[in-house]
Amino acid sequence: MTTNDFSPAGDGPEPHAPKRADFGPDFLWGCATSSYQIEGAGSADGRVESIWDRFAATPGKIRDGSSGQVACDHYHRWPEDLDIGRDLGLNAYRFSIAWPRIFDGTGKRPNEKGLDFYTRLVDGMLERGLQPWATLYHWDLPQWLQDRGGWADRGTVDAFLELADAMTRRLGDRVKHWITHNEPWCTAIIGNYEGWHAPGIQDLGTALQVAHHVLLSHGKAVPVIRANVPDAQVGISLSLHPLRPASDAARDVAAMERHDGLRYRWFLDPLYGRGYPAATLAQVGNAAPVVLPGDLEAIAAPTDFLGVNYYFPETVADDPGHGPLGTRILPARGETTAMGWPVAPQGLSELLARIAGDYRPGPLYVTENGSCYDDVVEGDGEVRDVERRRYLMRHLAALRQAVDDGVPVKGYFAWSLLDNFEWAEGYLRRFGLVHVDYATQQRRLKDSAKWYRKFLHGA
Ligand code: IFM
Repeated sequence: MTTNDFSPAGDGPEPHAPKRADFGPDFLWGCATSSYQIEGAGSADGRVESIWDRFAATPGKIRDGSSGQVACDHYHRWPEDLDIGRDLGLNAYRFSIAWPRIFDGTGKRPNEKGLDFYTRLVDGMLERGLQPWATLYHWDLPQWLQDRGGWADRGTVDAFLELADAMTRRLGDRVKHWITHNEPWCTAIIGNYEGWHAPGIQDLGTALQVAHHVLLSHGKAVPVIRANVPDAQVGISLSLHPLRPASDAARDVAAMERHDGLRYRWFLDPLYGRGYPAATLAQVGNAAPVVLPGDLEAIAAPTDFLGVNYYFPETVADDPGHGPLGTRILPARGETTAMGWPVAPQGLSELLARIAGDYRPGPLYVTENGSCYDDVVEGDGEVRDVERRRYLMRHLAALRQAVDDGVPVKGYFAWSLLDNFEWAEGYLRRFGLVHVDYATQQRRLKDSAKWYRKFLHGA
């Protein structure tokens, strides 16, 4: 096996299939979604433009030229979608709030219709025995805030606190689990350095200032949420990868360390009170963010859990002149999903154990994990997504390993309940356990969903 070949155990036997009972009765089993990816209803009930509407309307940004304007029409079809979640046997559901639905285009006036939508949605979850897990920010920044500088502008932190306040006042009697941000790395680096996500900026200094303000808005939101919801459980979800050097050569090992500094420690160190990693600060030089007195203390506000989004490990090679730190992620070899991402279930247990050892963050939740394959609806209407089913089963086996090893992981949210708008890939990529026919909006349980249902029902 080369270091970027993560194929699970080659020709070896399938891992012993995990059972729900292995995880104990209190373990949370959910699916995750996000507002822009599923809701559609882009102009309904006072929703204002988001950076993703603007980005998708810019020719060449989305591979199939699509947008989230209609998506899965979840805004209107949510009762059916929550019924599916209940019937699968989920006991939790992770969703995100579309900021553009919550305030008008000045940010001053709350939009009652938007607030009412989430009230109905949450009531629908509770009626179906689904514990609501609300994410305040999953990338759909109102465009009017971007026009003022977006997350690179410190004023967006205050605007986010207004959102946190409005949502927790409205839903705090029913929603106890709050995730401030989903994947700040993507918000900052993909959106503002790599530029293939909205708002499409390509500047490292901007990206790192964005990352700082996102983390600051998280830390400052924690006391706002607690003030409105005294029994709240508050956390943040990070996308993280276990890392391997491309070879044993010192230069690749050093490259992996540099990548780790920006990819992992840049986010986790300040969240857990250690400030930004000194070596990485030195490496980014003038691109380092402006940090005001008190910011680091605010970012390190104690939280109740950490959300971990795991998809795949990364193999890092030294490549002077490439990227901000002279590092390159090698393309995967061996078994991959349709995204070209390595299939490496053992990376999940490894990553969770590392985080628990490095930071002792308290309870961990896998807030996303899933796979993309080119699904086909067969003549009999079935979607036999054998690979996704195996992916899910193997990752749950790795999760059980983490539990057995004493890692305090308390829940798992599969990404995603439904096929949806996969950002710059549009609708070309399917991650759902449930197939969506975008022409008719028909939902069909794939084999992976049926396997999850069996697992959740203890069969
Ligand atoms: O679809 C995304 C999601 O919005 C954030 N995490 C990764 C998923 C798959 O790319």
